[in-house]
Amino acid sequence: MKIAVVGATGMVGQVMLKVLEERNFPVTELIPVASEKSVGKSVTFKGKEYTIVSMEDAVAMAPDIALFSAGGTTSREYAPLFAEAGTTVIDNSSVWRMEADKKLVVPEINASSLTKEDRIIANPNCSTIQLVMVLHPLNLKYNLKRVVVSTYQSVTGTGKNAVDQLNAEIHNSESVPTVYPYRIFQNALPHCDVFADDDYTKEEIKLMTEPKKIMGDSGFSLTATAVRVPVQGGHSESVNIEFENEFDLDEVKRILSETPGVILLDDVKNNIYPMPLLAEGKDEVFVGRIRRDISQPNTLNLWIVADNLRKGAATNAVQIAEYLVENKLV
Ligand code: 2RA
Repeated sequence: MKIAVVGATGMVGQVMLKVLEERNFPVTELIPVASEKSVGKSVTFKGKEYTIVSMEDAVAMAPDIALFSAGGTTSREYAPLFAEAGTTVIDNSSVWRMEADKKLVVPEINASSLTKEDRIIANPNCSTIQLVMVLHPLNLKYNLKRVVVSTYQSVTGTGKNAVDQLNAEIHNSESVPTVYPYRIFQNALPHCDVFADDDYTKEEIKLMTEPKKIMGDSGFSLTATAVRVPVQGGHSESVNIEFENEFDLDEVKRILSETPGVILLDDVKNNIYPMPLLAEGKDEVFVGRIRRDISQPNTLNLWIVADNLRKGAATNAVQIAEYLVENKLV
């Protein structure tokens, strides 16, 4: 497979290369793509150096699959050009996710919807992916009625400059990059992405819209608050779930423990629960702190953690590519 990684020098692009390598994806030719300022530099893949090429040259090379993590503007301009050249694009930006004719895919949930005609496939938002990995199996069993989610998001979700800001603040450095409107060290910012007219942030709007498309079910309500915290290993989410039907707590735990891609970490008597420290560098979604919400019937609380750069972005994209190859859709 001739594979392009567009945004190869970015945080997610670098993890895409790592995941392709780890999972021994059948790459016969790698095409690293980045902005003009990086053209000519190189990236390492499977111990070999590959020279970064321009977008135009990469389109002309007609890769079989292009994994994109280069921002919405670049994707909106170049994904269609790759698609017209016969490439299947898997894009990590938000621009295609809610387009009616584009598939929004978490392989464990809706990969079967993919066809040869899907030339631009949207990778969901990181905080969406870890949420639906848990909501979907429970929805199938108990029918979701209402979901309230609060997130505690890693600075890696913003990018390398945000990681640099946090580290500079921790070490009280002279020069501190100002990515966030306030200090992030020893702070919590209820401000992920930009504010929309309704005073929700775009991150919260992604969380309130993407799950329904992925799960193919808009029969439940969902509200979100997204918070940035001084953490680097992954996103955490506190989730309150009201079901249409009664549930058995032990059965909920069994269902989740048997869900591919989900790991149950739930033994509070021994201080066992998900944390970014445990999730960092891993591809699974970790769930714990599962307990009844005693304030109302048919409702429970739980806690979800995942590495936002891996299952939240790179690994999910590579898993989509694996599905395409395994099912001869490319
Ligand atoms: C964030 N989910 O965490 C967004 C984009 N990666 O900032």
